[in-house]
Amino acid sequence: MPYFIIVLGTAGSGKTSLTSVLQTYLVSHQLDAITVNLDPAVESLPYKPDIDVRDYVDAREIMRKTGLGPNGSLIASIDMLITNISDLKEEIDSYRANYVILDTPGQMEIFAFRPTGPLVLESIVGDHKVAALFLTDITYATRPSSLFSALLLAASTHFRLKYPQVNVLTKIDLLPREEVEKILAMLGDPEQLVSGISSEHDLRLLWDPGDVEYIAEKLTIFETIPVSNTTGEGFDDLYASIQRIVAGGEDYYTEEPNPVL
Ligand SMILES: Nc1nc2c(ncn2[C@@H]2O[C@H](COP(=O)(O)OP(=O)(O)OP(=O)(O)O)[C@@H](O)[C@H]2O)c(=O)[nH]1
Ligand SMILES: [Mg+2]
Repeated sequence: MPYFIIVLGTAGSGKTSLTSVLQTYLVSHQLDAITVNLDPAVESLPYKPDIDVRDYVDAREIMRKTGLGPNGSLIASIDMLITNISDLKEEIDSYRANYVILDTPGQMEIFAFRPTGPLVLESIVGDHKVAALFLTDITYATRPSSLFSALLLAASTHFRLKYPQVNVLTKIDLLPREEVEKILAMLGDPEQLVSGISSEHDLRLLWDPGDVEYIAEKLTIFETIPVSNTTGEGFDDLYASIQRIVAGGEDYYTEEPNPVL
């Protein structure tokens, strides 16, 4: 019974890099991990996917044949994938791997929010255990308001896909350590996050600070792991977190449907 790890996040947040680094990490820990590229439009990958959605649908070919733009052809590709999803699933099953890492496309809204994206994931995953990783590029989350907005996006993905989810802050190698610590401190203390938001002088918020605080408390319940795909920092913590979700026993799902929330 494989465990599925779904790598989600905004464009350029490091999904593909993390997929590659995580596979190497798992394999180096004697775990059999395979990668699935679910991006029909990707041109080059830093890893060789064991299973490639481009063998099933070709976004470029669809673009050429239909005259659709890049987004339109990506939507059409994901829609078409539904028709041969059982073949893709069979190919995944044939590996009998411990872990299956799914690398999703950059335009996450197409994949996570349109009906067919979640349906593709649901069909692949079936009743296996899943950990969803929602990636945010930490360099875009340094302002308290942008951190809050990243948390909203992460939460909305969780509500759409409904998998146990860990939030991952990527590219921590690009910030001074103190700045990373400051961001983690805000995530550990919603009051700090809200006072940070309130002190941004160019802020014109329609929401009441009390409401922001209430929501910040809910949003910061998600576990957050800081990582660097470049240096490999944080992957021990990320693996431990994934383990807690997928191998945490039946109780994890039955008694606490979602302990990350
Ligand atoms: N410094 C640094 N760069 C990173 C890290 N992770 C990814 N990158 C770089 O960020 C860029 C985007 O990384 P990808 O892994 O392609 O991101 P992605 O989310 O798969 O991108 P899309 O699929 O296009 O949405 C690349 O230039 C990577 O080399 C990291 O942890 N640190
Ligand atoms: Mg990618």
